[in-house]
Amino acid sequence: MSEAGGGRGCGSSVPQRAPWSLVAATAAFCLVSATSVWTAGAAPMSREERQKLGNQVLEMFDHAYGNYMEHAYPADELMPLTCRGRVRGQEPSRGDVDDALGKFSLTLIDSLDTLVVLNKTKEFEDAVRKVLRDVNLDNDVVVSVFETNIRVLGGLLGGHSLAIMLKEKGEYMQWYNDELLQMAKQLGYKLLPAFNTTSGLPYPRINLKFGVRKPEARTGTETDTCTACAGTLILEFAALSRFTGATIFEEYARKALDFLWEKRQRSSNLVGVTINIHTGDWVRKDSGVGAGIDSYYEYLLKAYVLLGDDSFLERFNTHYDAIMRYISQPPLLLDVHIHKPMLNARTWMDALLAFFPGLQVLKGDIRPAIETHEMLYQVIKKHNFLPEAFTTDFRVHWAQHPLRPEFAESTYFLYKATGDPYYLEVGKTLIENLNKYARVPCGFAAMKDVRTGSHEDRMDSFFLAEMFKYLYLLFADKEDIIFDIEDYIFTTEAHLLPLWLSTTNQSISKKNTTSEYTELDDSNFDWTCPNTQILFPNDPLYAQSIREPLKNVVDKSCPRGIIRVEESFRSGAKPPLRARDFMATNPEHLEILKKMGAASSIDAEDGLRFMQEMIELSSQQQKEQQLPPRAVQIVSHPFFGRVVLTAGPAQFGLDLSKHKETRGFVASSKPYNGCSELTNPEAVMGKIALIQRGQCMFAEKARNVQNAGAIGGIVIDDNEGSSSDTAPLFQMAGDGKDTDDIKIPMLFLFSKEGSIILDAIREYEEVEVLLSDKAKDRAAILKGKMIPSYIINSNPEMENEEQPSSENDSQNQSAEQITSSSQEVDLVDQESPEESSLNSQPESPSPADTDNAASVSASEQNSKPMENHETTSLDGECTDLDNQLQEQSETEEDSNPNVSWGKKVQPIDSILADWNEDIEAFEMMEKDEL
Ligand code: DMJ
Repeated sequence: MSEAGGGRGCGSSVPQRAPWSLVAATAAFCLVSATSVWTAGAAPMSREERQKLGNQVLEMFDHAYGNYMEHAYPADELMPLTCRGRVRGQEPSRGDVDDALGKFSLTLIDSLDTLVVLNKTKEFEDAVRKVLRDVNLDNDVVVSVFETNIRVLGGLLGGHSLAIMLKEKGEYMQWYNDELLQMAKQLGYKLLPAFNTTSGLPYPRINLKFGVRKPEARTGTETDTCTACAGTLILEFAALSRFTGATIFEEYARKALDFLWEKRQRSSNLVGVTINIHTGDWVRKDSGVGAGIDSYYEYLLKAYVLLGDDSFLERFNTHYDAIMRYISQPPLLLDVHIHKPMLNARTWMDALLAFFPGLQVLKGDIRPAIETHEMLYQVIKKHNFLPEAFTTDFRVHWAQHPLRPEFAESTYFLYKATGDPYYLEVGKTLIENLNKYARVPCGFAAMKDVRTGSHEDRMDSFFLAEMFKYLYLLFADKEDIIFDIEDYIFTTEAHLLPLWLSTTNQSISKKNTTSEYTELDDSNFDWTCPNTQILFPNDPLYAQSIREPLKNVVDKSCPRGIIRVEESFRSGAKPPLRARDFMATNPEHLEILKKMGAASSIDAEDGLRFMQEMIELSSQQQKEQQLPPRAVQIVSHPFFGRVVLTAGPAQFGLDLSKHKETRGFVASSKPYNGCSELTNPEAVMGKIALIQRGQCMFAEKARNVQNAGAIGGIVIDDNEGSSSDTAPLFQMAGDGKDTDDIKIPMLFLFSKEGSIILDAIREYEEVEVLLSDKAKDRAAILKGKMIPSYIINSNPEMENEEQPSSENDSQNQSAEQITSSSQEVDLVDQESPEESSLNSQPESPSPADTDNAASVSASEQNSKPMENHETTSLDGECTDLDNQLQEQSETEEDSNPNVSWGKKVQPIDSILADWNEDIEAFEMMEKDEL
């Protein structure tokens, strides 16, 4: 395990069995700045610069919150591309993700305590009044119990916690009389029917008005829930109990946690991703620290900190030990099977695990926290944001990024623990990337695809609840915050609960709990909340020395070069056959294949892995037949390149990944379906033609607009309401004939994205767009144009200046003249040189098809992970990571009591049954969304 600080956790300065009061106080260590004693390494950041960055965060918050309040409130969320509220039922369903929306002004409630942290007390007072006046918690809408708990109950409790703090200070909130707490209590009672199961695990969804069981509820038939969904209630529920004296909430949350603990896989001490709420059987037996499990672990440790109950620490430490034994392969964290923890369950990691380094800081295990954080930062540097999933060789697996805060959270905690200004620079990069790539005129838009830079019409409430808090606190000094942040603990949604709750109503804490706890020995308290002096004895360069060897881990990684731990156990043995090397014509390979599953469980494991790899490989190959998405970037006023639409590619015409982007004004073709010779060639000549989908083949449309002189074409879906938010990427097939005559680029937009362009034409008449494989840098796009300088510089302070109403008007404004403009200017690309070969795979053969026919291929972009087509160069240095892993696995071999596990002989039937089970689990896992 970690050697951070070279000693044991709380060491001599903190009693190893800390009573709750000390726990609370020492827990505050985790939030205490390591001060500014920095002497070398990353250059220290001046107070002035930190203040500047803090102000930038404030301005960004105003932009996000202001646009939500102006254009979306009282809706749950802002849709920043169409600049309106997202009202459930009025937009096409996005599936589970919509279960966070309960028509209760989610973003406002989730933002409450952020307003106080950011010193916007007046706005807070106003926001609380709005919540009390406008929010209805009794809507006939089915919501996620988990999301409602962490965002709404947590938001109300965080708001209440800071409201009473302000009231006590005597200036603000003098009128406040626990109204938010009353709402929280009302909501708590609304959630309780979800716990009406024999196990005590809550149903995943509840109808706010009708509960779970009533026929009108439209829910209550679910059998499974995720571990995090059932195990992330204790902080909010216990706080609610302790604030109000109503013990029932804490009791229910404890019971659910007790049940999960009982159900842990006893030999590995791991939990699966989903569990049957009636039988307690694990439904998905894969186990990691990211999606589906993450905050279960977080809440065990934080429940100990907040409630001072040793049993939570015992559980956390037991799980943590298992995580470090099986899942942690620094810098990676890889899912394994709970019953075969030496076997990886996947070859990719999800973005939610980025919270884990922060939790490790709270635990006091700094070394692996620094390592994983550094690895994640390198992935971010490559793609500007952390893709929802990425492979062990750091290729994009799922390209979305909904502006998740986990990485900022870990950055904040690491800075607090190390005082290393490197983490301030990391925070600065996050701010720059948000402003440069996610900021749109009406808020911040999630990334639809980090590779193309295209946006999604989505700004989740957690962006305001968490991201701005952690970024602001990162740069803030104590005096920049109007209360002492060390007196509070962050929930998983970054809501603040006061640590004094641990002394309030604590008599209820153990009532009605089912578990018996053994007397704890000192080892249960190892590595818990040490202080920074112990962690970094006289060594301000500690964090840097850990990061150094990992500096190029992403760039130098060998694609698929990860050595599994169990492989190193077979010293001298022939390496197992990997799916990527398999050749059906090779007799040796066939022989190995026959042996798999027949002799020992080592062979069985090889066989299982081989089959998993085969499934992955074939799904990857399928994906590789598909072209990657493209981008339509609106470059004219008032968009200035800030709105990037996800576009489907065509299997014919100019390949935008091999050629320069095409730039031009748009014009609608006549006839609009483009199925015959155009009657308005003068209108489309030299422009990008807009054509409606339908009536004839895509290739025919392309030829017609090309003959009329168009330089490109955008086909807009005729299915009203279709959107890249909900539909998989659409790829336009050719007509089965030779399409070499089509020279212009053709892209496809779903109806919603198409409407953004059509609306822009209605409003601004002249709309100029850029068709490309990846969004282009704004400075290059705007070459030769008179534009406000804030657009170039992403200087938020200037954003509030009046924007020019047209390009001509703008000449009198603050503007920046950049020389030269042509239709195909040599633009600066956002992508790095080594990425320029991406997306350049040959086009797949196109089946004959009409454009409305179902056989047009679609990628799994929305509903399933996507594979990047990038290649990482094998530059001879890729053994670094392998060696590290090899070394690590050798260390594990020494200490791992399960090493002999793989050597037992298993009967063939059980091996085959295991195979099937694992393959089913694997397939299910692949289908699941994060
Ligand atoms: C937040 O809602 C919470 O942090 C939750 O625990 C999981 N992640 C989202 C944001 O990514």
